[in-house]
Amino acid sequence: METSPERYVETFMAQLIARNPNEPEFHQAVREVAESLAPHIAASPVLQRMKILERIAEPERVVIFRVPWLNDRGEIEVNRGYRVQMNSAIGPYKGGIRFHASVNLSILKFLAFEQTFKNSLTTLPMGGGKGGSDFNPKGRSDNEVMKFCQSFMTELQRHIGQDTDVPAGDIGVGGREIGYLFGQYKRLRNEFTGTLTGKGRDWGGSPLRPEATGYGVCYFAEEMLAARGDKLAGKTVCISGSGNVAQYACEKATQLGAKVVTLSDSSGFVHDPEGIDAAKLEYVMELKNVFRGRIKEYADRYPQATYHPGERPWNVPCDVAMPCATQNELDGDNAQALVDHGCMCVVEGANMPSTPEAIRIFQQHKLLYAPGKAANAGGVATSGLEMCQNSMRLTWTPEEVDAKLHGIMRNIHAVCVQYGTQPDGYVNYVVGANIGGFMKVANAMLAQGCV
Ligand code: NDP
Ligand code: 2IT
Repeated sequence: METSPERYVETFMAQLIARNPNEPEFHQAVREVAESLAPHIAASPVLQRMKILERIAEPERVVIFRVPWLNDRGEIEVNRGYRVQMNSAIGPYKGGIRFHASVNLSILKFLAFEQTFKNSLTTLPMGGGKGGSDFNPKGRSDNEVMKFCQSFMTELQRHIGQDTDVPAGDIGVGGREIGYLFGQYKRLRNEFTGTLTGKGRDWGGSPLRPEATGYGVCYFAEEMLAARGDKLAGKTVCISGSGNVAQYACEKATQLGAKVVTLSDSSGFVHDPEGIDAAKLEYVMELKNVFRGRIKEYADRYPQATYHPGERPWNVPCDVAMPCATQNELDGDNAQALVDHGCMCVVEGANMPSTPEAIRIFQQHKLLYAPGKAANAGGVATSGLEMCQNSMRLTWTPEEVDAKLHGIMRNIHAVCVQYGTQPDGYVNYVVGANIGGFMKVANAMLAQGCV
């Protein structure tokens, strides 16, 4: 490389931004990876000549489609559907579907880009993809959600398949939506295959897929803490979000002896200084998953808890923070507040929840900090295990799946340590995850030529 790694990153980013204007989340995700990889690419003429990073940052295919559907009043509504098929070098495109009013191309490209590295880290043969819609499920009846899912799948089905592209859940897409999507896929294609993951246990789903992301986050936290001779037991934990990832992170952290004191949604957070134990979590799961209520109601049910409207939980003193809601939900001020209150470990359940400024602060203060593409990979890893079980037409026991998930999280931690350990012994998990995730994809792309 004729220029320095820093100049390489700036030139690369200037071109990327010019080619992809108005996509700030995508720029943010790519910049972080480019910064981690620049020294590695600088030392490798073949990676430069074969334009590996340039190709990884260009989706193989993007599909954008109209999703018209009839609401309960008999009116036509029109949403926009997307599938970003980012990279298939090491396996079929794989990644979730997000239904949220904020969904746009920038967000789905950042998610698909991150997914490529995350899926590689799992060691399973999965490429990177992501999809979704600007459909807002909040306040919609079951019937409306079903109608929407059926229309969405009527178009999506022609672009996916068990050996092509395998979607799953993400924000706004859980067991209910996967059921409706799978039903329509099966009807249109007349085939029962593992084209979606996160299916119900009685119809092809893997044991522990609902639990896997949150459990994996806690297994990863245990590995990080163990490297410093510590463990989750006895720690106070702040969790954001109250959806799938937050719920099972709360469950496993509690099982491992920690005290979880916060949960949140986009309206505010609850603080329960006595801890959100198994019985209280059961209430939260019913509130969120059955009644689709708001986290505010927790403070009505448990009067020792306080509700903080319009706020995030990061000012509550804790040892471990687990952001499990959404991208850029933890900024520089939040990071400084966590550091000031003695937080020692941040493990991301969400994708890209910490801003670049927040990450700088965590790393400056030598916190244990794990990016989502490493720490939340347990979800997609268990999706990979679901694909495997579907192909074999067999179902493993929960114990077998848990053991495999645990092993995968341990291995991802080891890879991060291998590639991310700095001369002073500090583990930069961002660099470790980015290089570790990149290697297999890059080698596959080199082997497969200019495609
Ligand atoms: P859910 O839809 O189950 O829950 C999302 C939670 O985050 C809700 O509590 C929601 O609150 C909150 N949230 C959503 N948007 C915002 C926002 N703009 N500001 C504040 N809070 C918000 O989604 P998941 O739990 O599945 O996903 C959470 C995160 O984890 C996402 O970043 C996702 O990409 C990531 N992830 C998910 C995996 C999975 O297997 N499901 C795997 C790996 C990562 P509200 O109800 O108010 O919207
Ligand atoms: O971000 C993610 O890894 C997910 N939403 C899960 C993807 C999957 O295919 O299980």
